[in-house]
Amino acid sequence: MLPVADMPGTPPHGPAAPAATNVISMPGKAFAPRDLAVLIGQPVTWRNDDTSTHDILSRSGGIESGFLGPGASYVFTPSVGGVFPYICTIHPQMQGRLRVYGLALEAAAAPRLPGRPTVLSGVAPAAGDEVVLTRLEAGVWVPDARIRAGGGGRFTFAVLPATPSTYRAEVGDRVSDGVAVRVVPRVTLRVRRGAKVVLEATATPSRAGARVRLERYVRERFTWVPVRAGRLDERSRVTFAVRTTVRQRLRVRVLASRGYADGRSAPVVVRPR
Ligand SMILES: [Cu+2]
Repeated sequence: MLPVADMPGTPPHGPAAPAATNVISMPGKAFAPRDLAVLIGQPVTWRNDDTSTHDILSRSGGIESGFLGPGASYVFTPSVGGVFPYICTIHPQMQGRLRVYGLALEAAAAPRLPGRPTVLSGVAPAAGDEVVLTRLEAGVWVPDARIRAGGGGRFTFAVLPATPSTYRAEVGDRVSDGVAVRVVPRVTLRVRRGAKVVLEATATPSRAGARVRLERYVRERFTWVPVRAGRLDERSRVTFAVRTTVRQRLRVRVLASRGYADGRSAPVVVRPR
């Protein structure tokens, strides 16, 4: 399972998608990479590039190389999915992890900015496989797009969800884990100047109930600091009345929750009357 899928609220960066050639080197008393994701049926090669003898043992994964002298290698082809930690029994501090999937899908780590697509990439068992991208809608996986896998089984989809969405890839009866795509809400800020300055922020799509902060820019520290807290009402709006004796740069931040990333308004300058 992609670790991201079962931890809502964490950034949707998955593991690196499985490489077309899966080689784990031992340049010294370490495995490189330490963590590798592969597909069922893809051979994995451990290669001893060190001057010492090493071995690879994973009781849970049935991986057992025996001693590998300098320059020797060992090939293992996983037949079941799972996460398999392994060690060198000669140097138990040498630890690695092999993750085996039926089908892999991952999203860019950064949340989607308004109007910008997120690229979902993955690896199917073979080039030419038809990959169906499905999206979770009210508890049901609904087909969203189809594509043929390219060389090495690699494929990519560009998605542009308006609200936080979870996707998965399907090839025949193989199904990837779900990948969550976060969305950054658009936050607009209107200023009404009177006896007090009233700032009215609106978040789209609606973030009704979300926590917000009014933030002030502190030049000496080159940073924004929270000066007031609030919540968006049922119309996804919040107002802050501000009385100021100095010129200030203010903005409103809508805090991340429910699959949304933080959203920030453009800054406004407020002056004393
Ligand atoms: Cu070793």
